[in-house]
Amino acid sequence: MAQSATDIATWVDGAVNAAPVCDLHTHLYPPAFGPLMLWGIDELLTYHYLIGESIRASRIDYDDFWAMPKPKQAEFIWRTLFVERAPLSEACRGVLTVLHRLGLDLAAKDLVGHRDFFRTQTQAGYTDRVLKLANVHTVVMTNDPLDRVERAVWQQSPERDPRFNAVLRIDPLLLGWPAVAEELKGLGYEVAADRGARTMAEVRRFLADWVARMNAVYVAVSLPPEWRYPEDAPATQVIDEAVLPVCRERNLPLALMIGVTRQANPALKMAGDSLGRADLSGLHRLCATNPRNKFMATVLSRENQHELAVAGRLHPNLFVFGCWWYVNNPSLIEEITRMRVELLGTEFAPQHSDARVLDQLIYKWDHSRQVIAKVLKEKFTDLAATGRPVTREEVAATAENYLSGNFQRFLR
Ligand code: FIX
Ligand code: ZN
Repeated sequence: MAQSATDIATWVDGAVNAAPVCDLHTHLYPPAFGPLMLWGIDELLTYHYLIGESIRASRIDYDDFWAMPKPKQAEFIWRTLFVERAPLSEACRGVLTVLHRLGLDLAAKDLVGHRDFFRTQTQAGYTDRVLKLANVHTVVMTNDPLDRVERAVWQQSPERDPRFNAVLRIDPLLLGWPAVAEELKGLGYEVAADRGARTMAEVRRFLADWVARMNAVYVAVSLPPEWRYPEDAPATQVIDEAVLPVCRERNLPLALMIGVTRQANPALKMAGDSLGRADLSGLHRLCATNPRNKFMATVLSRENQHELAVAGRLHPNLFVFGCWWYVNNPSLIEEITRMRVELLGTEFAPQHSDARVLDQLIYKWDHSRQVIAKVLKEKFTDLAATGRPVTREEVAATAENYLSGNFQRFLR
């Protein structure tokens, strides 16, 4: 007899909430990384998504906003978006979900009281608490050795927290020629703007050194919509002659995050990036011509989501992941996840958090779990309606694979 929709709904909710997450792309750091670790109410409020929303809503002069110290910016954003207006956007709702899950009283709209709560927390204790509340067992960082502050931390060999995995992020190495040559030279690599054979060997040495130092689980880059592969450009050469050989030798995936247009409005600084529809034929070529390499991909524009799911069907060495940034909203997560289940079955990772502030793990995963469960209920109910029995164990295994197992198997 086919399972009832009610049984299935109960099983799915239970399984999706119980399955611990391996969060495969974040911008988080553990306490040992000192000032790089962001947490607490002022960081939550000054998330760049909310900076953009508050400047737009208030029409404050850009310079006036940036002249404020962070606590004042947080107060301004709280007043503008949470007191003077209904906090309806997903980024606003996220802050409120976090405060609610921490047990804080939201009725008073009292920033002072919220700050008092965070002052009583320690970095280490709060990290444990957030990971537990979010039910996240592993957080994958984004680690850029060409960032001066981050490099200095790594050079002091910080104590590693096994819950935080590293990823070698290489945007400037692909997109920043010829300036990046000078930077690498400054770090002791014999790299020249000519990109000759010696230079490429040194770029490989740079990659190998940092993969080893970080114990990176993959290598990642974000790319503009104009990215093509192959093309007569430094990015293609560096991918072919340096990145792919190093990744191949170490069995590391190369993750491509495609579709970001940086600094569409520079006055917004970090909040000023936009997106565009990309041509994914380059992704097909990359996967097809490098079958011994592993690739991961996510795309920023809604219009590219269907093509990406199809690419995932065609290339067994391509792992489709997450709803990135401007598509990390419930309505779009739902549509994208439903489409991926229909095209890719069980073989993808529906979500990553992209959290920059530790506390965001709570809301990003709460909200995504709700949507993933909604889609899974529908899909398992459709399956049961064919007459093919659905079991509680199978539902649990599917949720576990989506939230962590698929990615961890892909790494192996
Ligand atoms: O490039 C990236 O990894 C992006 O996710 C970030 O740069 C972006 O600012 C972000 O935080 C999106 O959620
Ligand atoms: Zn990111």
